[in-house]
Amino acid sequence: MAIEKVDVFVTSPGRNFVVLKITTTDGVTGLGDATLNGRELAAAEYLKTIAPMLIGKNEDNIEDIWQYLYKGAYWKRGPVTMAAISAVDVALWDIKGKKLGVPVYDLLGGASRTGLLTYGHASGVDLPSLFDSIDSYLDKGFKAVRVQSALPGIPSTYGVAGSANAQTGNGEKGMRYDYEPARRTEVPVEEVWDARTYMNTLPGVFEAVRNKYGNGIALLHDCHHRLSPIQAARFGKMIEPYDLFWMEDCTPAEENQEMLRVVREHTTTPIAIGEIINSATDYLTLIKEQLLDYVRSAVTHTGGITHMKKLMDYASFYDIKSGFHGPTDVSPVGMAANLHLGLAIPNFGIQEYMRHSDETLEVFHTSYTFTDGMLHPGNKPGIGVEFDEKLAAKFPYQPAPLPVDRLLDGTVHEW
Ligand code: EZ4
Ligand code: CO
Repeated sequence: MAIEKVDVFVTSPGRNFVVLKITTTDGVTGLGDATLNGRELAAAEYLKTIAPMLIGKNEDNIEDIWQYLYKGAYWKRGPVTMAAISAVDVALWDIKGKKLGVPVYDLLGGASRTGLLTYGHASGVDLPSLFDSIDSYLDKGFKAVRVQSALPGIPSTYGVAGSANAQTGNGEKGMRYDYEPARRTEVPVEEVWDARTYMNTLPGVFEAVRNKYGNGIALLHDCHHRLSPIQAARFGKMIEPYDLFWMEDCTPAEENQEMLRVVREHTTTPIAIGEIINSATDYLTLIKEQLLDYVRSAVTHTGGITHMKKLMDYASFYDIKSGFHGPTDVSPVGMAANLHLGLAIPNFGIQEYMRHSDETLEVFHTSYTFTDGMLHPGNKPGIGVEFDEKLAAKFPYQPAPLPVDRLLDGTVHEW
């Protein structure tokens, strides 16, 4: 009844992933995900540093091990630390579920719903290609779609398939936006950002989408940290008539959270933020002052199931809901962890879902399901994901940093 072995894998089946495997003296194994997009090796090294500290510990004591790694590090928080702690935490929940023969959501209080409303990523370089993209998601059963659009005169824009450097295909019909493996270089690709062009373009795009599809589908949008607070306030106001489910990361308020007060004062467009926030403590002010509506953290980046459950319980008292991060850089292991927590908490909002590539899914065998626009984690004991180590070894790590943004005059800007 102790942790006997800790293995760390870095594999790149379609894109890079950091996988943790914990094995107990009884031979039970658990998986965790420490993938930190563009900085994967740093998270893997952190795991290798803490691995010897885990050996001999009782795998049942998840909370104690969490506190040991968090408080014991002395250097609290930060994306690398928290990705590593998350991986250990999820692996221990996986083990506990397997030992007891129940899915992890059962250990978290059981299912609070039959499935998780899910959104997909639609995008277009123009309205016809955007409509094709939305159609392809609606055809698959999605009831909610994220809408991203290219900008006139700007060669490539975040979130838009078919603009320069984005990739196509990936086992799905139509264009697909995903930065890997299109960007496998040691030095980041650079992109251009212009807020004026964006603010002049996007409201018309949402209007066209609402005119074509009506009010029955949920529309989401990711501003990706690119507007100033007053621009975000104005943008939120401009798009109010199109009833967005949320605007995400409208201003880079992860650091200076007071920036969101300006936005809140001016608009009722719901605010989602947090995919790069890595600790529940960084949400305390945001929640208490009700400066957000949806928590965007992924279980893999914000301390695992143990920490995120506390965060979401606190958020529940303010009717703030989940919108956990679910891009392909959250591995299938991390995605399953998101789904188990999402199914259990009372304040689930929506789940982001980008299907992983076929290559990725050959290495990770998942048991979560997608039906009629809803995801479900499945009922296998633990988190329900298996990892093919032998196949993973055939896909060595490849550097793939995220892009860097510059304004038209060359100034570096948030990507
Ligand atoms: O840029 O996952 O909402 N989704 C996103 C993602 C992030 C990447 C960064 O690793 O913003 O596309
Ligand atoms: Co985002």
